[in-house]
Amino acid sequence: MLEIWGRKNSSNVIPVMWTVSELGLEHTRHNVGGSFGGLDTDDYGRLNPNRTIPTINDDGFVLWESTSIVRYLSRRYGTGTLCPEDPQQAALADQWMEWFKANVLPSLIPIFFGLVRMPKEQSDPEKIAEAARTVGEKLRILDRHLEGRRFVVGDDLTMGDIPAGTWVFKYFTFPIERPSLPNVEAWYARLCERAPYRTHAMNPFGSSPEEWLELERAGA
Ligand SMILES: N[C@@H](CCC(=O)N[C@@H](CS)C(=O)NCC(=O)O)C(=O)O
Repeated sequence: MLEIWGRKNSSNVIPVMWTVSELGLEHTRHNVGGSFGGLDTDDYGRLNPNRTIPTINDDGFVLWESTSIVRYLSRRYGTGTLCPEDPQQAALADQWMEWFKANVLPSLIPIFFGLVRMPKEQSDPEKIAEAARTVGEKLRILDRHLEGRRFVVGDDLTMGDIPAGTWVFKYFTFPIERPSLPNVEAWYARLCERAPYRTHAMNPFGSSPEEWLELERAGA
C-alpha cells in the first residue's frame, strides 16, 4: 500500500495528493510537517534526509521531491493518462513541469509568504506587487500556449498540468494585480471541474499566520 508523509496544506504535498486522487490509488497519509511536527525523528530522517515533505513509500520504494513523486506515480500508474505514452508528449509535459518550478514558482513564494505566512507588519507590499508583476508576465507565456488547447499537453489532463495547476488556485485567490489571462482562466475553470482538484488544491489558506495554522489543524 502506498504511504505518503506530509500535511495536506503543503504546496508540495498538494500535487502528490492530487495525482494520487486522479489515479484513484489506495493510500495512507501521515500528517507530518508544519504544526504536526514529526520531521526531526530518526525514522523520518532515514526516509528523507532532507527532513522535508512529501515523502512516499510505495511497497518498499521510497521517494522524495514532489515533482519526482508526481512523475513516478504518473509513469507507474498512469501511462496513457497522466503520463503520455508518446515520449515527445511526455517530454512536453516534463517541460511545463520544469518551466513552472523554475520560472513562476520563485516569484509566487514571496507573494504567499508576504500575504499569508508572515505577520502583516513584516510583509512588504512593494515586494509583493513586484513579484505579482513577474508572475503575471510569466503566466502570459502559459496563456499563449493554452490558446486553442484544453490542457497543457493535448486534450486531457496530464502530469504537465499538475505543478502550475497546484498554484493557480492560490494565484487567482491572492489579492494582487493580475493581467488578462483568458486562456489560463479557462484552463483553471477546467481544473475546477475535477473533484480531485477541488479536494486537494482548492483549500482555503487564510490571510495571516494564525489563520493558516487554524486551517491547517481544521483540515488535518
Ligand atoms: N523541493 C522539495 C521541497 C520540499 C519542502 O520544502 N517542503 C516543505 C513543505 S512545502 C517542508 O517540508 N517544510 C517543513 C514543514 O512543513 O514542516 C519538494 O518539492 O518536495
